[in-house]
Order: sequence, then structure tokens, then C-alpha cells
Amino acid sequence: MTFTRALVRPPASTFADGLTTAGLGSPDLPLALAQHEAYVKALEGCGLSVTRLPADDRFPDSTFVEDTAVLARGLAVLCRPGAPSRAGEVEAIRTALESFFPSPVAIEAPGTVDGGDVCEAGDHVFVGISERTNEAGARQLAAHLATRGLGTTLVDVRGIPGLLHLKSGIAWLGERTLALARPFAGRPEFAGWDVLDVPAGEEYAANAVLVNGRVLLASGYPRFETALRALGLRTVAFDMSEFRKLDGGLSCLSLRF
Ligand code: CIR
Repeated sequence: MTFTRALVRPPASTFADGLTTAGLGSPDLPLALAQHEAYVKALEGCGLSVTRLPADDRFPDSTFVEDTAVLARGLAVLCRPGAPSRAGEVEAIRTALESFFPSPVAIEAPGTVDGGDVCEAGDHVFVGISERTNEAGARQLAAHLATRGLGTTLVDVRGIPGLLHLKSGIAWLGERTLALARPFAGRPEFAGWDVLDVPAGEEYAANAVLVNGRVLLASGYPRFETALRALGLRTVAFDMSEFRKLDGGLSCLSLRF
């Protein structure tokens, strides 16, 4: 899977009002903006042309654009975020994607889907059932993806402490390889896949993203980064401290296509 473009949205001035369970304190906006810029530069370094949407103060969580759409094989599925405060984020994304995806489809009520629960792994897609993504939404998404030849496995992630979305704990590393944080070890949904265990204590780094042969990951997780390199993967690490304070991972800061 080769990406040529990405869509991002810098943190809004209201960023510190975003949803969180992390208990890590309030984010520092100037630092978040600098970290976001470093992230954009990393995407550009992977060869992507990056579109920056204007920040939107009405939506404190709007920098987490990945939650608003699922993009796969030329198909755009507009999400219906599970948190009511985030529902209004989708409209601007719909507009921004229009010229690239002229016939988007959408998750309809009562379904809810957050893009952070959707892990594309080649011709297969894992979809988390979480506090944000419900079964009705996941089944609608699976039906849309099937029109593009993509199979789906649902993974119930409810009740895993500290895990907001499926991709808070898993990443696709290419071919048949998945990085799995501890709570997913041995789960039958991943039988038959090659698994790289995310070391205990480094769970946050599981939210890595493979972009054109490089793995982008949060800095400060040396054992996981070393394990990725041992697989022959090139890594690019950067500080995600301010996004982590809002339960955000690195994948959720962009839509890649
Ligand atoms: C939220 O709770 O919705 C945001 N504060 C964080 C969303 C992070 N999204 C993601 O990891 N895909």
C-alpha cells in the first residue's frame, strides 16, 4: 500500500478542552503545535503531499482527523463518531475529501464508528468494538469494505483498561505482521498472523503507523523501536507527549491515502 497524500488539522486553540481519560495533565498548546508540525514534516519525508485544514476551535478534538473517515482502496467511508462532541467534525472532512473521493458513503444511525478502531492490514481490516464504535457501525463498515474486496474481523476491545480504540494497541507492519500490545496477546482474532509483541510498559508505542516503508512511532519507547528495526523496518520517532494527554495516538493525527 503506497500513500501519496495525507490530510491533517492542527490542534485548535480549544485543544486543552478535548476528551481525555489519561490523567496526564493539561496539554501545552504551543508544544502540541510544534509536535504536530514535526509530524507533518515526517509525513512529507515519507513522500506524502500533506493538506493542512484550518484549525477549528469549535471542536477541541478535531486534530484527531483519523477518527472521522476510513479510506481504503479508493473508497471513503465517513464515520459517525461515538462521542457526541465530535460529531460535527465530519462535515469539514467530507468537504476536504470530496475532490479525491467523489462518491463517499457514510455510517448511519444507530451505527457509530471512530476511525481509530479501524486497522487496515493489507487485504484485511480489523475493526474494534469499543466505547466509540458499536456493532451496528462496524457491520455497516464491513459491508462497505467488502465492496472493495476487503475482509473484516471484529475485535471487542471493551473493558481493556486504558485503551480508547483498537489502534491504541495494535499496528499493521506490512505483509502478515502485526504489532500487538499485551492485552491482545493470544487473542483468536489474530491467529495466523505474525506477531511482534509490544514490550510491557511500552504499550503507548503500539499506535505506530507504516507509511511507505517507514514506521512512524512515538519516541521514548526504545525496546519497541529496537524490535521494529530488528525486523528490518526503518523507524522515525517523535515526541507525542501533548497528544497522549488527550488519549491521542500518532495514527489519529492524519488520514493517509
Ligand atoms: C477522543 O477522546 O476522542 C480524543 N481525545 C482522542 C482521539 C484519539 N484518536 C485516536 O487515537 N484514533
